[in-house]
Amino acid sequence: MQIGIVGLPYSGKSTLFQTITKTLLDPNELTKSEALQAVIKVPDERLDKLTEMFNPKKNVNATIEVVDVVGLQKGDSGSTQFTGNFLAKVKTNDALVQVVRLFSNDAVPHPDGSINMMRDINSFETEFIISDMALIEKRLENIKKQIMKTNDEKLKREVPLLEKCLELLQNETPLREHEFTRDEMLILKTYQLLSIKPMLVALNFDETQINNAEKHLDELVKKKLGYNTKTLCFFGKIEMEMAELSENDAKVFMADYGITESALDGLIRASYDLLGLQSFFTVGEDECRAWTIKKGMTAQEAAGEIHSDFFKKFIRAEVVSYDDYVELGSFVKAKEAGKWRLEGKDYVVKDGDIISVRHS
Ligand SMILES: Nc1nc2c(ncn2[C@@H]2O[C@H](COP(=O)(O)OP(=O)(O)OP(=O)(O)O)[C@@H](O)[C@H]2O)c(=O)[nH]1
Ligand SMILES: [Mg+2]
Repeated sequence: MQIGIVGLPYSGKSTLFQTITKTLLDPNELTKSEALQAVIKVPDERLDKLTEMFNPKKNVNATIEVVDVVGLQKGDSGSTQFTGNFLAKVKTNDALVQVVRLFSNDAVPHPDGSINMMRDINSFETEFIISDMALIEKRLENIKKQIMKTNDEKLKREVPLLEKCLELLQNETPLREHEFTRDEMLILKTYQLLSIKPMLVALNFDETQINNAEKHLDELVKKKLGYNTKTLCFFGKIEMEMAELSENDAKVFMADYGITESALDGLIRASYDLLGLQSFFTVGEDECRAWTIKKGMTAQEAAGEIHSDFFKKFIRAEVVSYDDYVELGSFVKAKEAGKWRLEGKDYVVKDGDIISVRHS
């Protein structure tokens, strides 16, 4: 899974990137126009507990790839425009985190001269919508030409879908807010549209704003929160200051400020929620590992995440829930208590299942 961090200039994108990847970058590196990319480990207390119980040679967390997407420029009209580099990076992301600036800092003035949450969110959204409209209009034009020539039935079916998208966009509705069918999504995926990507709006506050965070969040939820959109508050500068502290000291430091969740934990919680993700585990003396899958995936599909051969050669999955395992302490005890199950290929995996795949 790849998440792109986007937002207006000086909103705190690189600050968020450094906070969640626990890196401190040279300021020169930050001003380069290329995107920064890193893989972050998804912290998971359940995996930590299983590791403690199995004492394996290694443990492997689930991972998420994050990209700090640089490349917004002020257009001639004063509006914000996406550069080619930005579009190229963003179109492959599974979800976007839009950083919105709520901190004041006279040393780095806001590009529009003042702090205004809704204005910033809307101006960004407008760019997404304009970009998608241009792409769809062009595609429609091409498709119609091709249909005249070839009378292709498959292409004919795309026309009403694209026209529906265009209508939504003309009404200023980002495509992510519309519930498309699975088939429609499959077609739309190939276009690499922007406004269709699930969006996490991340509000970046400073220390003077901690008590205001809830208020802004409420306003945002009332005005904006549609389907496929989630919100997050974080405190970029404060977290950067704690970058060199131990995890425990950092927690105490944050608690003093009244901050209950780190940007990393919040981002992961919100993205799992946004993308409908969950975890399952594989355990053993060699390795304990957390895997990320979409909610609703079957045992066979989950097995395929471990190894494509496991999908093809799937026979059964041995399943114990994390809670049962930790309570009972071993597979033998779980079996005795009737909590160890053999499930077939259509079993829908639950969050926290410990799975062992039987395959041919
Ligand atoms: N006071 C304060 N300053 C912040 C905060 N977050 C970021 N900054 C500062 O704002 C400036 C811009 O932050 P960046 O994280 O580089 O912002 P960016 O969105 O990556 O900026 P560009 O990549 O240039 O578009 C830096 O000087 C940060 O130190 C904050 O919460 N409070
Ligand atoms: Mg940056």
